[in-house]
Amino acid sequence: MISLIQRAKDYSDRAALVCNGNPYSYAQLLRASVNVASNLLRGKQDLNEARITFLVPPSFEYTAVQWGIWSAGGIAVPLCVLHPLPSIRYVLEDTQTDMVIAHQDYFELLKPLELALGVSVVALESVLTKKNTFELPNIHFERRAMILYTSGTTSKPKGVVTTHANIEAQITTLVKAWEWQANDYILNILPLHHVHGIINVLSCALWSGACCEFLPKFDAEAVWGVIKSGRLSLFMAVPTIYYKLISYWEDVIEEEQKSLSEAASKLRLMVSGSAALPVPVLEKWKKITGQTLLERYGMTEIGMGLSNSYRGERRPGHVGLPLPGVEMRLVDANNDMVRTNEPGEFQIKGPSVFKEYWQKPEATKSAFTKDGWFITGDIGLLNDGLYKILGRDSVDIIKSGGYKISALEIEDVLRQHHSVADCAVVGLPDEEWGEIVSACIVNKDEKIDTQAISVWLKEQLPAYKVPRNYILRKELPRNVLGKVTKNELKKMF
Ligand code: MLC
Ligand code: AMP
Repeated sequence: MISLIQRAKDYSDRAALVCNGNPYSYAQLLRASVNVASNLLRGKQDLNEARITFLVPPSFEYTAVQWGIWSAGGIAVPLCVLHPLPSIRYVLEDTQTDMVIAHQDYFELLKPLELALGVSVVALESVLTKKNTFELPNIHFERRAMILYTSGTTSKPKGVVTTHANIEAQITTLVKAWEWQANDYILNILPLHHVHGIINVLSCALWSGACCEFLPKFDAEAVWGVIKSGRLSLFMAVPTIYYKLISYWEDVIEEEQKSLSEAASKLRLMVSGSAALPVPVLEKWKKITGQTLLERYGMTEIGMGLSNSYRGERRPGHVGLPLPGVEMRLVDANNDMVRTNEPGEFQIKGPSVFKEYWQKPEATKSAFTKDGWFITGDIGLLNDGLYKILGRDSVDIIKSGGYKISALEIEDVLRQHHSVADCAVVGLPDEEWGEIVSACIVNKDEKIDTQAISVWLKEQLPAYKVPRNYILRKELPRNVLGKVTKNELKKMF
């Protein structure tokens, strides 16, 4: 096995990253990560899987910090720049990190946590300071490399731990299937605390000697601007982003539409994933760009599992077949394989499957069958030779804008509000967002102000978890056992 970082030595002067219009070579990235590693080690030999959290926007510096942590033997835990303090604090506490690296824009926000949590908050510039005393060591492949937080059927997000070997498997399967080349050029507009941006975009590019350009955040006009420049060969995004790019295209004058369409038609591959791609979005994108989006299916715990074909059929509404190295089966409630055309639950095995949930042995155990298959919670079927996703097993998991959201987490926070006696949260179908987070509230007082509740919630939870629709009821619909009937509730909106 050879690591992402070792491979970079061969690409030396090639452009690895472009940030704010500035190119950075692989050699510059390696030098910066050596500086980060030696500053983290401060004379020690190895960080021995210490969790190093970092709050740095997608950038050259983000990547140097990630590689520096890996080179020093630490576990990289990226934090999300859009998250409010309680969500960040939760990750710091859960990982028991003793160091958080902070970009200058977030330093003052995090500094008070030094006293409260006993972590040291270190300025990004200080870990990038030049040091010359360090040779990049060989990475131990079975060691833990990264923790990414994902929402599940429990209220609080769980830390998904992947080893270096898992990450390598997650990268190489995509490099092979989608034929990544050193002359590829991709744009990243996704957040870098999730697998889609980190693995599929950034790490696949750097593994291949290709170039990844960053925009600080998604903006339809800016993305179209980069597409129009003609420098992209690849683009990957969640369905909501394609929806927004289509809306932008529809609003410009005909001449501009023609030039955007022509530019987009030249990319060699455009991929959609992280949520179901609505067939009308796929068809519209094809109509305006000539590109048939390649839809694939993945999960934080497994990297990517299923993909439509790069060279063969890309069937609308389907997610294709297992990627190289991925074993997949569809089973019923007894873990027996279902027949073709019958719905079942996807279970996955292979080298890309994560090691554990961070310090949650019980949750880890129950995520696998006795014979080692990872239980995804996604339901699908094999239809005429290709897999199709039908939905989730749990109504409490919502996908909005490509983010996975736990209804239970939002309910737990909502119940702490003084106007809320009880509540239930569901996802309502929506073509733009996939699902829209929506809450039914049993109010304590008549003067309840749902707008004020949203403002209050935004201080506790990331904005994408805040409900966009509210209804007020005297009681929640329940079955004879007292359980809230969420499918009934959805009809009440
Ligand atoms: C934002 N808004 C929403 C919303 N999020 N409305 C409804 N539902 C949501 N989820 C509203 C805001 O309130 C605001 O409204 C307006 O939209 C713009 O907000 P924004 O924050 O500027 O949004 P934008 O930047 O446009 O974000 C959209 C997005 C983002 C699609 C770029 O959601 C995103 O980056 N999603 C990607 C997530 C991701 O990477 N998932 C991968 C997970 S890994 P107003 O009224 O104030 O204007 C995984 C595995 C796999 O899933 O298979 O890949
Ligand atoms: P996350 O936990 O954020 O990694 O999200 C993983 C989940 O996203 C999966 O379990 C699926 O429910 C969903 N998902 C990813 N890709 C697709 C897709 N192409 N179609 C439908 N759902 C998807």
